[in-house]
Amino acid sequence: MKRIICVAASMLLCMMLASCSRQPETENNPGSVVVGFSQLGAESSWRIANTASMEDAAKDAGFGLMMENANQKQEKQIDAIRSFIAYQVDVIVFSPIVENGWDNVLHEAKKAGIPVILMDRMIETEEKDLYTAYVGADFYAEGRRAGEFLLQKADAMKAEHLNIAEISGTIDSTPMRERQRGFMDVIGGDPRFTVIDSISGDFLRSKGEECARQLLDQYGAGGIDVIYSHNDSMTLGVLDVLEKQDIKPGKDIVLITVDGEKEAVDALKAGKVNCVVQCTPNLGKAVMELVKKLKSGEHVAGTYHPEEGMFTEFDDLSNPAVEGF
Ligand code: GYE
Repeated sequence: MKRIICVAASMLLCMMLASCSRQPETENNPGSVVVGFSQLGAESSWRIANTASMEDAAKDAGFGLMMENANQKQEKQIDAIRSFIAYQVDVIVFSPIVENGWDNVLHEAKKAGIPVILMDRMIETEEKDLYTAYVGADFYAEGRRAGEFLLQKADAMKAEHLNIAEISGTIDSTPMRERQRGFMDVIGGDPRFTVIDSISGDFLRSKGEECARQLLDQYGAGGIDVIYSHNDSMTLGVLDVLEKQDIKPGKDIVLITVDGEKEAVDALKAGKVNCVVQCTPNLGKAVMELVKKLKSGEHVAGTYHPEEGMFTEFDDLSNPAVEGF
């Protein structure tokens, strides 16, 4: 009888332990690893594909994923990170909506001994040990590619002068800052180009539409030769507005966009967009590889940039490699 009670009691204890704490992780028990992931929102097809990439990669690795979507609010991301600290997740991954304002919460994570991986966007901080590694695109290189296409296009058009309107992403986010800086570094010194305006469309299709209307009201179709838009969602909004106003996108106004989602690549093939700079949302696998390394005690540091290129109207667009995500 005593033995039965003993076995029952230890079974109960096991069940309790399994429900409220996590087993020590082993090769055979990767499910005990929990990753807290703060996604910044669902503003674009890029973001939705990125979320799916994180979910799929966590599943493939056998990790538990606690995900919180912050709906474009930095405060919500900070709350999510705090809840991951309280839960004592193994690793925190987050995609910072803007670059500044993370030091306090990251100090809390550091104090709790939880490593942090930045995914997609960077932060600005004096203290480099507040995060372990960064997995995300080289946005500066993307901006440069956009600029290099414009040089090629201006040559092909034999243009003496072009007016450029920029529709930027979320102010103070890494892709916004760096796509602008890279672009300006390439075209800035060339007297053929004038950037007549730069307004933010927050990476949203609806705001891309608003920006296009505002620019057309202010400068007229004849006053804008090129629109450089920091993502495809906004570009697709611009396309809708131009077509409604009988302006031919890709012909009357040159369109340069970033991301490479299917709808934008199709628009390039249809001659409505002139250049698509690629930015891959598929970062999940690289992130989970780092989590694995961290959990096996390996030192993890530095920056991981995926390989990216661009598709332009000067390419052979019938090549099957020219496709969007
Ligand atoms: O280009 C845009 C998204 O941070 C790279 O955010 C990401 C950007 C991407 O909303 O579509």
